[in-house]
Amino acid sequence: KFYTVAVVGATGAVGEKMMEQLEKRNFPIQHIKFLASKRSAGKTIEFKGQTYTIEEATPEAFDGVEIALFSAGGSVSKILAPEAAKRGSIVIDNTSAFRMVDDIPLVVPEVNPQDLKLHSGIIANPNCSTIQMVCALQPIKEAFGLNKVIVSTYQAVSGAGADAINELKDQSRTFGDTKNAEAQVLPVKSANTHYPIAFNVIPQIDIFDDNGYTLEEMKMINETKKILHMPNLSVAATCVRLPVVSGHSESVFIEVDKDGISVSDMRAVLESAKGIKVLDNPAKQEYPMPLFAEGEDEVFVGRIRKDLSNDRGFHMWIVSDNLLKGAALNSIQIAEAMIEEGII
Ligand code: A2P
Ligand code: 11C
Repeated sequence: KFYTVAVVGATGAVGEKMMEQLEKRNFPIQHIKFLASKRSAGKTIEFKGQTYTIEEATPEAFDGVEIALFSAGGSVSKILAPEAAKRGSIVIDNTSAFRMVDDIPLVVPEVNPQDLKLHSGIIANPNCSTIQMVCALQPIKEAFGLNKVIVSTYQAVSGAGADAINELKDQSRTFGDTKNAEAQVLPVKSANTHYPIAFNVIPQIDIFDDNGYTLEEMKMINETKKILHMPNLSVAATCVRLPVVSGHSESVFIEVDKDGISVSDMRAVLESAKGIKVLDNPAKQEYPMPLFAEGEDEVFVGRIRKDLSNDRGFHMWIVSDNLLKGAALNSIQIAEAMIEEGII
């Protein structure tokens, strides 16, 4: 069967990758439409060698759409995803709008595909930094049990959208006077204060919650527990933005349940996990890096080592392309899994 598909936010950083992935993976498309804001309506966009006119995303635009891939921001999803679902579309939503809603599945197909069946029209795609981490945590949980996770992230600017990529590129040309460079997007577009990201590191992604954590940190904490079905898992996160275009990196400490697990046990479990590539050879200086993960589908894991004072503690370094496995690819894999399971 071939499907009528809509890409919502087609002109954005993730939307562009969704189009790329639909083409690359030869997704079974009968008709496709590209939706964005009123500002883009009427402009054209190329897909599989054909030219399409971008339409404004309105409730009526979803008439006849079977699969709607949303990545146009949470406020757009909040209004339009229920409208699309009402019209019979299966919505795969790449925003934070519905992720923590109880009966909405939050899915990474390698981790919790069983949750897809529980959908009632909307499936949420997790936050990029969460996805790559749970891909590694799930096989570890299955093999050795999991007690605790402490993660620090090193996140790329493309997570904040196309404007943030442009901001980094523009500021990079001001080398020498970057402190005074114009900054309008990062750390958070809607905030009053902005800081240059070029030649800098910003320990803020999204706005602050009352508890001192940022919303990005709270997403990692809450989404991880929901996806792994471990409401009592101990998770802490510190999320940091770096001057990297694409590819989020994460330093992750975990504590497993079982005693006596070796680094080679841990490596073996990760090596056999779906979607993961272990790149871990200190003797050859081999470890994952965002520059080389960009454009790749896998979640790369390296620097696997044992904590020196905790027999059940391990440290590792996890890198993946935040626009691919962290966003566009995972959304399309959700659709593929639903087709395979006969849910769509
Ligand atoms: P547009 O280009 O018309 O503004 P990014 O995450 O890279 O910033 O991209 C955001 C995406 O969301 C763009 O495709 C943008 O379209 C789209 N978008 C923003 N606001 C709306 C809206 N009100 N309705 C539909 N799409 C929107
Ligand atoms: C970032 N993780 O890197 C964020 C972007 O909830 O889908 C993803 C926002 C989201 O800035």
